[in-house]
Amino acid sequence: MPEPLTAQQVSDYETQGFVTVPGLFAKDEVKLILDAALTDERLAAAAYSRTDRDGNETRMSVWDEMGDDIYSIAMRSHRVANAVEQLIGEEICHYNSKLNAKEPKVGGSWEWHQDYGYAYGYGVLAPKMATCFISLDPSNRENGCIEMMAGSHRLGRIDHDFVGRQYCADQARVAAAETKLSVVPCELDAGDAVFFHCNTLHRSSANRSDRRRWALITVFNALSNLPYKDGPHAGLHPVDKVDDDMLRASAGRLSATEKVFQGQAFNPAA
Ligand SMILES: O=C(O)CCC(=O)C(=O)O
Repeated sequence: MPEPLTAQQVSDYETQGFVTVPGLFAKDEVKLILDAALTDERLAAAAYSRTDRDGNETRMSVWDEMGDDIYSIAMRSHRVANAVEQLIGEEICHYNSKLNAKEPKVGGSWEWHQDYGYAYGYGVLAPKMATCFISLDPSNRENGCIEMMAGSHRLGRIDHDFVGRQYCADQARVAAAETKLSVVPCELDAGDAVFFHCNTLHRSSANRSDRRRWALITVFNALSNLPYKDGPHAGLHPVDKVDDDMLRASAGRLSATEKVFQGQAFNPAA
């Protein structure tokens, strides 16, 4: 298996709980993804709003099955899937993917959380998961770039609960962690990626700017670690890897009719 990440990048991930990979996707590739996403009626129809504590709303479309659409092709590419296998250290499968659309002025914030805080509630036994976050627009603090708490993956799973309509990590514990660990705003160019461990605390601010902040995000799981119970994201969703150059060959491939979207916000009682 070709290994896209250097030993240093893997080591950074292990120490910090995340690693940023500038230019994982070229600008013309990002444009193809955006061109598709901006015209994809099924993606738009599947979107639901996620409201933050101030009433700002981010539109999210979430799906479990990888397909031949350009978003899946991006995440099935060797540069992503092999990198995730390097980080998880095992054969992987797909957990879920989403397109998070933070529109200018109205896009909402995410409180501190761990992706495993959600997956745990849905029956994933072990924190053998990693997320690939691809910025489709330049993102910075003004338009709500993603922020990581470096080293927080070493804290283990933190209890999560609802604060308003957001499911987030125990706030007293997060506040204590913040006194010991540094918060890194990941200011990204379009096409840059952040890979992060499922126990890494992350957040993002609302989009106060007049610039869009869209991101394509996939959570991968170890194949040996499928949820033990039925519910959202359960079942086996394989990652059929493709060559990196398939992305340009997939221009204009939108979501297929049979693609099933989640259609609702996280609900641990599901
Ligand atoms: O889009 C963002 O800024 C954060 C998204 C996130 O953390 C999530 O969807 O779990």
